[in-house]
Amino acid sequence: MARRPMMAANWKMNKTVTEAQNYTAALLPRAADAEGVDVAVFVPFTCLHEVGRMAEDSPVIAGAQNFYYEDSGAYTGEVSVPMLKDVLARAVLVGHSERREIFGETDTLVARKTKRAVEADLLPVVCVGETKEERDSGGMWEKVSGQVSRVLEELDEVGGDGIVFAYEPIWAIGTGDTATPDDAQDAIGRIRELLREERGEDFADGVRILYGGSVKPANVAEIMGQNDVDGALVGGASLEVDSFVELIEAAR
Ligand code: G2H
Repeated sequence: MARRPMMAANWKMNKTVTEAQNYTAALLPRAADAEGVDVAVFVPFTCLHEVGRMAEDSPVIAGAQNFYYEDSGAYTGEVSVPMLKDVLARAVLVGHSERREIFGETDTLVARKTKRAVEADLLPVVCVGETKEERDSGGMWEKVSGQVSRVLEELDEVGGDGIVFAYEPIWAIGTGDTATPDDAQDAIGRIRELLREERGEDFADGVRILYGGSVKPANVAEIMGQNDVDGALVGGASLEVDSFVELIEAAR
């Protein structure tokens, strides 16, 4: 089955509203030509309403970087799915390694959040990946398969187009150390195999699995050339529109 590639920008904790407006205004006309690729931008909460509004009638998907799975209540500092949909978010990152490592998000929390996003038809991009120590000690697959399995355990009905995974080895994030294309294919191929064992052929063939970790114009073609890699989640190299558009072009 041919999966539609996705190129996703993760701005992390960067950009004011004015900077977001300028970026989005420059991106929209250029992304409109990117036939055959889903383009997503995961922006800080403070910019989301503006980016969502500007992108509303375009193919660009505005997304959030986080949320909490309850809809409302005494959860100081949190933002819910209805709130994200209200400001026109269509997708959300779940369990980015910075959420897991810096803010202590557990596999169970990530799984519950994924379930809530799926129920609400907000496309979750679920991030998984291992640390350098885990990789060096041969524990990469135990970590990654555990993260993926915990998410699947929580999900009842979801089609292959209702969820995206992103494999982001923590040792390759923002370090300039990219996984080799073979490393990316190896991990992502194994994730797809696990999806097949757990949920069958159609699901595994339909789910998009992105690679993330120091993706840039110089290495994107090789990474995208791997069989099971359906796109990239990009931090640093997505912050400038020109560089992000180069990445989108490479995904076509
Ligand atoms: C991994 C990635 C985006 P960068 O965190 O999610 O960031 O491309 O800067 O390594």
